[in-house]
Order: sequence, then structure tokens, then C-alpha cells
Amino acid sequence: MAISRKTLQKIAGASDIELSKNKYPMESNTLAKKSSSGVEEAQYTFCDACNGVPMCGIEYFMKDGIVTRMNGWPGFPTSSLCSKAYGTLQRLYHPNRLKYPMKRTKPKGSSDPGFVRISWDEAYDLIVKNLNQIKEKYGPHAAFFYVGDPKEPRAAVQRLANLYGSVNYGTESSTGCRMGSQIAELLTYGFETLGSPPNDKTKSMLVWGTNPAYSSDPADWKNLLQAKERGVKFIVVDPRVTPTASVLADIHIQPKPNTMAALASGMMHVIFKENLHDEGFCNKWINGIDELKEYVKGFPPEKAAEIAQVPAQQIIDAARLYATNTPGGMKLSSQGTTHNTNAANNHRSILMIPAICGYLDVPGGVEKPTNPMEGMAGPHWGGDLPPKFTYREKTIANKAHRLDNERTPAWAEMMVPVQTSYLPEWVEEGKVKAFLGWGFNVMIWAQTHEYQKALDKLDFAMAVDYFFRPWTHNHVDLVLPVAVNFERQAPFGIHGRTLHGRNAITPIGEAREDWKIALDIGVRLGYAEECFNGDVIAACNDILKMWDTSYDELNKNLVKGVSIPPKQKNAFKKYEKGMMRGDGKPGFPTPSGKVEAVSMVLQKHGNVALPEYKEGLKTSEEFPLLLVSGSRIPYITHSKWREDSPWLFELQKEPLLMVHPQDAAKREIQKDDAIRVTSPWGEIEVKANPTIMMVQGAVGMMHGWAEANVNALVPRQFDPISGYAPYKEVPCEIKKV
Ligand SMILES: Nc1nc2c(c(=O)[nH]1)N[C@H]1C(S)=C(S)[C@@H](COP(=O)(O)OP(=O)(O)OC[C@H]3O[C@@H](n4cnc5c(=O)[nH]c(N)nc54)[C@H](O)[C@@H]3O)O[C@H]1N2
Ligand SMILES: Nc1nc2c(c(=O)[nH]1)N[C@H]1C(S)=C(S)[C@@H](COP(=O)(O)OP(=O)(O)OC[C@H]3O[C@@H](n4cnc5c(=O)[nH]c(N)nc54)[C@H](O)[C@@H]3O)O[C@H]1N2
Ligand SMILES: [Mo]
Repeated sequence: MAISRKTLQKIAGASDIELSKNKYPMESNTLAKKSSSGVEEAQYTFCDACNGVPMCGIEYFMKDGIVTRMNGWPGFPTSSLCSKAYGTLQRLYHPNRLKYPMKRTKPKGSSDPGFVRISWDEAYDLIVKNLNQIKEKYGPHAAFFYVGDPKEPRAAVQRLANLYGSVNYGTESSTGCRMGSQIAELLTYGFETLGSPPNDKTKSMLVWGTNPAYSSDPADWKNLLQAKERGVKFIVVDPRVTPTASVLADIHIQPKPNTMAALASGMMHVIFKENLHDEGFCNKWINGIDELKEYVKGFPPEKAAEIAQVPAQQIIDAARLYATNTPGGMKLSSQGTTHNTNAANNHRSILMIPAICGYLDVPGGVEKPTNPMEGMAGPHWGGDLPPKFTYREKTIANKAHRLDNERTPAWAEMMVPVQTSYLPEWVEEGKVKAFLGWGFNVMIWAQTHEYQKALDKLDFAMAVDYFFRPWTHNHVDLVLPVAVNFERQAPFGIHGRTLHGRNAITPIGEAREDWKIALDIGVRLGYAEECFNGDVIAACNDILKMWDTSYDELNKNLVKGVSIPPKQKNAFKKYEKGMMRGDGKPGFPTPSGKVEAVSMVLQKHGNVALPEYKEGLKTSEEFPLLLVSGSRIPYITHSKWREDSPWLFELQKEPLLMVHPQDAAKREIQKDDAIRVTSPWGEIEVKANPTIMMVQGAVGMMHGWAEANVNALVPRQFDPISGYAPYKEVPCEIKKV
């Protein structure tokens, strides 16, 4: 897998880049203001470093056609930039950026794929030829469309998939990120929420399995710090000693990973027993309340404590603190509680705590926005994309052809993007023949080599990326160079009810925008009109017209943005007022009209319908430690920001394994020792980083390092509801090399 910097540059076609010269003039650029020589002019775009949604705003300055400096976009709702955002400037001019379409010339499996530069015309012809052949031979659903962590390409790629006729469109969010918690929320509450920011009505907060000090945008973290100063009581549940826990927690519970349903059941046991719950809400609005009460009777604090390996008194104290400091809010993780074999029910169990306390949709509790952007509710560009633009009706009409119907039926019923964990099986069964991927990384999947093998077996695979990533791109036929955040006009920004335009400089080399590539392919497949003849602004306008505005209008109001007024006044307890369900009846938007402790959808599919605890992967004498992988660090996102941005790379140049000092001492391991990490499913070598951040009995490291891919250790044993992999509960052992 190791590949030299020189080879990478050769593949990227980068040797002709000289940063000292003005190589990227702005003639062809429609939007960025031309600066007269020597004068700096402010321009605006968004940061896509951690792909948080909504994105942070960047103000940047040009001199002689070059972006010379940047800072937060003044007045933009999230504009205090972190180190990764500043790293995007270095990424823009990185000599290894992909600049031309590249086609492989050697067969799959060769040590050198033999990528050569081709023209865009040739690249598009290759894609169209393959897509047409596949449609003819196997039908359109055999082509899989996929977008990784990047959120911005999604609407255009899903539109393309549906136009071509394939219902099989998936994303990294539908594989291992946000949607595992989202399905739990939809099954339980009927709407998606990880909680709302605490406000001056909030008296307590449950912060569960998330470390916003490192993973959230700075404004979000600041909000939590301010709540702490106001005296809000915090319960932080995380096996590790994170900055979030040490700064915020009145009570820090450090449970064994994947025991959340036992721990939450223990807390609910105390709340019911001490009559601290909201009996009126429970009786009227919770489906299966009797079954839930009965179930948690089986989890007295001592028993929950034994399973979760925490002091019983802490469970009692936390339950009392949360239920008596009314109302309580919550901040849950997109993925910290769902990277295990009981993913959805662990998360559902946590969601039941604020529900039984009556904290849903009350001021200061778990607030649900009254006026999300019509036609685009949810995390914009991340999850629920504009249904009209993405042809949702086709996704619904083609439901029978979804590849996830068989193995994760509850998922297939509830979620729009397909769950992709079973890609290797589908390829083996001949159900997938082509893979068209925008911004994706095979290293994010458990047992990565299975996905690499699957890509190798396809008739056709392509990737669209900023850089050449050998571990992924050595397994595709075509790699297309994409424009970065400074170089794209689509999509526009959405923040609450405010829309923002952006400027774009001319892309380096022949890089093109994600939206442009998707639309161009559509045009060549015969959908010129539907794909706006490849015009990304026209595509944006097609969405913007639903709010009676246009890209032009956004750019006229560039700095301030355009706010779309809400149609109704803000309201609480909307479930009492018929404001939550599509049919206008009172109740929650679930099949029963109530918060579902017993999920009717799960019942129908034969899944465990109560949020029950299930024992996970077992440690043993041979593998006594639990690996909790992927905990975020401030200056890295997944596989990115290693060589992409040398400023950030300086902060950490190699993968490190966090281990509690006592666990290290037992094995005579010291800081920076080379160690082998072994699980029943694989092994890797890394350097040791003994730290008290790690709880005893567990070890942790970040995913995305090619030289030590932690997902080699993670088994493909998926949660039956969400299809999620146990990234955070792998039995393992470590040994000095
Ligand atoms: N073991 C373990 N595995 C995990 C996790 C974990 O915690 N532990 N976390 C999971 C989670 S939550 C996530 S989100 C995934 C991450 O999954 P991925 O998104 O697949 O991972 P990245 O490594 O960020 O790869 C993104 C690729 O897209 C390229 N790219 C970035 N932005 C753009 C863009 O706008 N357009 C295009 N075309 N390309 C772009 C980058 O250069 C990079 O090559 O990993 C999952 N896997
Ligand atoms: N700097 C930076 N920011 C990012 C990213 C990044 O890579 N770098 N990635 C972005 C993405 S894609 C995502 S999904 C988000 C993720 O955002 P977060 O969810 O806040 O990310 P983590 O830091 O992984 O926090 C998860 C925490 O869960 C804990 N944990 C593990 N297992 C369990 C369990 O069973 N129960 C409980 N209670 N806790 C558990 C871990 O110790 C860890 O501290 O961050 C986003 N922001
Ligand atoms: Mo994620």
C-alpha cells in the first residue's frame, strides 16, 4: 500500500505546478470578483473539512488571482474556524491535487494500475458506455451510486441515480455515520434529533457518547460552555476521559462500550421507581409504556452497574440529577453509541430517558424546530435532500429493487439511502456490477479488503476525489479530479432558514465541481433537460425556486444571506396540536402516533422491538481488551488531513494507539513503543500512546491511516436493524513488537 510522494505526484499530474507563479488566473470564473493587481478583495465560501452540517463560513482574500489568506466569514452563523478549516487553504494549492481525469490501463490486481491522463470527453464516454451496457445486460439497479463523507455532492448524485433508473444510492452516512442514530430516532420519536442546544430554560443535559470539544464546530462547543457557566447540570456518558467530560460533567459515567441499553435501562429503573417520570406524558404518549416499565424492572442499578462496569450509585445519582433538574436537554452522538452490534436499540434506549421525563418538545428540553426549511428538513445536504430535486417518487416506486430489503428490512423501510455494509455480498451474488463513487474511502468499512475485492470484481468502478488515494483508487477504473471548496459554486449554503451563495475561483488543472460532473454524465446519458445542460447554477435555481429565490439573489446578498420567513409561529408540544404529523392529527409521526418504546416497524420486521440490552462481542483471555476506534481528534478527519495539509500533518505524523498507563505497564509498553494490535479478525502495527484519557480495559485509535488501518481489526458482524459495524467494541490484545 505504501506509495511514494513522487509516484503520487506523477499520478496526479502535478509536476507542472509551481505555487510561486500565478498559474490559476480567473478569466473563466463567473463569480469571484476580479481583483485589480495588488488589491485584496474579500470572497466567500464554506468549509468542508469535517463535513459537519451546516458548514462553517470562510472569508478569503485574493491577490493576483491567488488566494492568499482567509478567516471566518463575518456575521455567518458558524464562523469561528478551526485548524482544519485553515488547512483547506493549503489543500487548495497542494501539489498532489488530482488535476486530470485518469484511466487505469493495467488489469485490476496489478501492482501498478498504470493510470494515464485522459480527456474529460474520453472519461464521460467511458462512463456512459459502461452504464448503458450494464442497464441493458443487468438492469439499472445493478449500478450503485455512492457518496462518502462529503455532503455537498449528494443531491446531484442522487438525482443522477434516479434519472438513470437505479434506486441503489447510498452514502457514508447510511453506512457508518449519522443515519444509524437517525433510524433509532425515527423509529422512536418519528423525527430526527440528536438534541437541541441548551438555552436559558434548560436545567440539565445528557451528553452521551460524543466529544463536541473536538468534533463539533466551535460555536456549538461554546454554547455548551456557556450553559455550564449558567449552572446547567451535566451528565456525560463516555468511556474515555474527554475534554468534554472533564470540563462539563457534574457526573461522568464511564461505561463499557456497547452496554448503553443496560445503563439507560438502569437509569429508567430509578426514575420510574422513585416516581420522577412524567406519568401523564408516559400514559398518553408512549407506545408500550407498560412493556418498558416491566423491562427496566429487570435492571436495578446494581445489575446495570455490573453490566456497564460503573458504580451503581452513579446510575442512581445521574437518574435523579436529570429527572429533577427539569427540563433536561440532550446532546447525543451521531455515531458513538451506534458503532456496535446492538446499535439501534442502544440509541433507542437512551432516547427513552428524556421521553419518560416529559422533556420532548418543551422549552429548554429536547426542542424540535417548528419551522425547518420546507422541502429540505433535516441536516441539509447530509440526509434528507430536496425530494423533488432528487426524484424521491422514483426512490419510492423502485423500492422493491433496493438491495438492502433482504438483510436490513427495517432500514430499507425507514431510510432513503441504501445501507451499504453488504456490498461484498451483493457483488458476489451478481447484484452489483458498477460502482460510481464521489469522495469515498474503502478504509472506512470493516474488513476493508472485502470491499477492495468487491470493487475489483465489478465491470466498472469510478471515483471522484481531490487526491489520489491508492487504497481506494487502485481498485477503480477511472479517477476524476474534483474542485475543492474554494473552486465550486454548487451547492449553495443552508443554515437554519438562511441561504447563502458563494464565490468560486477557477479550479486548478482540469478539476470540475461534483455537481458539474454528475450533471454532465446525466446529459450524456440523454437527460440534457433534466440535467440543466450541465449548468450547476441552473440546477441550484431549480431547488431555490421553491423558496421563491435564486442564486443571483443569494449572491446579491452574499455576506448577509437571504432569510426565508417561516410560515407559522414557533410552538411547543406540537404533538398535542396536530403539528407533527403529515395527516395533521395530534400525535408523533410514528405508526402508533406515540413515542414508540415498542416499535411497530421493528415488530413488523421481526426485530427486537423494545430497546433491549444485548450482550456484544466478548473479550477473552486471548483478547482481553476492547478496541474503541475512531474517536475524533481536533486536526484530522478520517483519512483526510494527513498529507493533504502539511500544517495539520505536523501535529501528528503517524497513527497512535491510546492505552491506559496501567494496561501499558502490565505489558511493559512505553510511549512510542511499536506494538502489534491483534483481534480475531486481523492485526496492525502502531506506536503506543499511554494516556489516562483511555479507560482501563480499552484501547483506542483513529481510523483512516493507510499504514495501520484499524478497520482490518473490526469484524463484519452487523447490527440487524441498522446494519452498522462494531467499530467501537472489538476484542483485542496488544504486544510490544
Ligand atoms: N473504525 C472506524 N471506522 C469508521 C468510523 C469510526 O469511528 N471508526 N467512523 C465512520 C464515520 S462516522 C464516517 S463519517 C466514515 C468516513 O467515511 P469517508 O467519507 O468515506 O472517509 P474519508 O476518509 O473522509 O474519505 C472521503 C474522501 O472524499 C474526498 N473528498 C472530500 N471532500 C470531497 C468532496 O467534496 N467531493 C469529492 N468528490 N471528494 C471529496 C477525500 O479526499 C477522501 O478521499 O468513516 C466511518 N468509519
Ligand atoms: N475534528 C474532527 N471533527 C469531526 C470529525 C473528525 O474526523 N475530526 N468527524 C465528523 C464526523 S463524520 C462525525 S460522525 C462526528 C462524530 O462526532 P462525535 O460522536 O462527537 O465523535 P467522537 O469523538 O468519536 O465521540 C464519540 C465518543 O463516544 C465514545 N464511545 C465509544 N463507544 C461508546 C459507547 O458504547 N457508549 C458511549 N456512551 N460512548 C462511547 C468514545 O470514547 C468517544 O469519545 O464528528 C465530526 N467532526
Ligand atoms: Mo461520520
